[in-house]
Amino acid sequence: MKLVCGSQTLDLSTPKVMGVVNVTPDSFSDGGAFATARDAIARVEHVVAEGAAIVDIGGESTRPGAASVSVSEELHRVMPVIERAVQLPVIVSVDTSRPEVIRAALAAGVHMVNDVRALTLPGALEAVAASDAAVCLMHMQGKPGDMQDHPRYDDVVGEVAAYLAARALACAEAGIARERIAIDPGFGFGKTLVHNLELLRRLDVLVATRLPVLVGLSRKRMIGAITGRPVGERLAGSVTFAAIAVLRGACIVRAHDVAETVDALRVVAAVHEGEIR
Ligand code: 9MG
Repeated sequence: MKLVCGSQTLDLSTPKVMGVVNVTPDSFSDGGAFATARDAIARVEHVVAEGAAIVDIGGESTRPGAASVSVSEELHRVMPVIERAVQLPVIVSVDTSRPEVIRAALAAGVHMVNDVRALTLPGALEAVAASDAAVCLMHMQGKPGDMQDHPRYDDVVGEVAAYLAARALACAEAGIARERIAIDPGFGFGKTLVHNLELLRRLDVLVATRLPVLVGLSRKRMIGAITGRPVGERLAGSVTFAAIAVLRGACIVRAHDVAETVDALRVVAAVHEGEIR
């Protein structure tokens, strides 16, 4: 399997790591440590050296309850980091939902758009369609501000799969080739622990679409709910979840702890060497 990302093609015959670069003061876990462009650029260089195949650069936190930022603030945060990242030998992804940010990032040369809102904001779909970049379509129930209040599903796996299939179809109808599309169940985005675990157990339903499946489990609350550990102590839980996801068919793992995740996925890939994905 492969993912066409503009001028680059990502070979997914072995699982790949997408390194998280949050240029936000209130991110999932960085707590402001990378809130300046200089620190974020250093973080990009670090995750590339650690073996990330993709760097995912975001300027607006989607953590439950996080404050939203203006478009100009988001651009101010991410653009200097993107401009440096595109000079490096790595696939550069912008983590955004806003068409203005998508357009600016694509003009600067990013290879991929990672959208937790699956290109549903007006103009976002058209912005990606006008490029040759890849897109990751993620499922979310509700909005970051309220998504964890009362997540409800009759059939979480079926509903997430149907939503992602509909968004992939909308992309295809807009002219985005299937080989440019990845899908993501959106662990923690409007889901209880029970929902998250069910989605991971039944990841085969998403894998059956033959679109690359990307997962983000790194340091998430679900690990805290299982282990009782605070965000800074979730490395073992994150790496274990990454390995389980890949064993169930995920191709790309979004991770904060890149070196450890790369090692874990190399071990999984070594065991499964020769298996066709
Ligand atoms: C930005 N972001 C935070 N968590 C994420 C996840 O699980 N998947 C994707 N695609 N993006 C995420």
